[in-house]
Amino acid sequence: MTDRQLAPEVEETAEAIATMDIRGAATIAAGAAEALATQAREADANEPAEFRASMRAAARRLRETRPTAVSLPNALRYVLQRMEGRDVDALRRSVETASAEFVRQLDRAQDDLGQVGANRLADGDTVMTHCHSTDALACVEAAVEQGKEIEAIVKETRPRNQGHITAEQLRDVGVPVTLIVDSAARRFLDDVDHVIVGADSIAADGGVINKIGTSGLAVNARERGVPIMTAAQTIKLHPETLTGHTVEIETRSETEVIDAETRSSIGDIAVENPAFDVTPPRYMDAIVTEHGQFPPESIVILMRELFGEGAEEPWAEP
Ligand code: RUB
Repeated sequence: MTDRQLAPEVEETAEAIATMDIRGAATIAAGAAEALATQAREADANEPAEFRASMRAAARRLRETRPTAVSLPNALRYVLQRMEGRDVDALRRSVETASAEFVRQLDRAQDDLGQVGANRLADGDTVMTHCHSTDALACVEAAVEQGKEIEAIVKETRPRNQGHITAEQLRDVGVPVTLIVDSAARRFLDDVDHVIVGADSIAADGGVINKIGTSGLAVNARERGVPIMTAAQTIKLHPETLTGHTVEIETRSETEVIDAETRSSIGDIAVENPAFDVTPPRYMDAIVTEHGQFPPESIVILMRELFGEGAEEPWAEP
């Protein structure tokens, strides 16, 4: 199967994920599921085998865009495992149905976990955020809908400043926002009641993989006695970690950290830009999901229940 048989929209979505026009684990998952539905609609296949091969090729193209957010392979898995039918029309319908169902479930899961996270917040609380997480924001938004007054201290989150998006969305729901640079976080933790972060992946041992800087924030929060929660729907659970695999941490371009001119004016330096880090479970108080909240160390039980003993790769060539 060559790239020519991919619908142009699949290529566009893959490119948008790679360049971060589509970003954030839940948004990436929805984009990937919708791209598979588009591939199903546009696939120029006469035989079921040909149709299935084109779906697998589309999933592989989407899978290779970014390595860390497990919501992406989990979305592809959800849709491809539900692809069934004797002819191309039936196969096409099954993919479209599964994709729509997946996106609906994403929205519902986010609403449900938002309620759980909101119950942890009290009227008058101040929260600190890192990066931009729609799951974390759902908790604050639900608390506001419950009539609680919440304020936020928002870390800007270098190098891509996703904190600006968080600040804007919190202002949209009427939450007073103070924006700080990342290095000011410990100074402001004394003014904070809860830290709320999202997750790109959660490992079987309860380790939380999220935007770089999360682990330092968690260690500081623990030292200051501030509770820290991860808001993460269960598509963030990484089934491959059940069988001993580790989560790949994406490394991005050095130019996100420093422009070429400034760099050459400094002299001969190395620059590193890891996009994510791992927060060990002992620094996280709770993982808030659509199935309730869990101590990080017990998340493996939920993972086994939802994913069995491991993960298939239905996009691989048979
Ligand atoms: C985004 C990030 C977010 C998680 C969770 O990283 O780390 O905290 O993806 O987001 P990037 P959500 O900007 O590099 O994609 O809760 O929206 O799934």
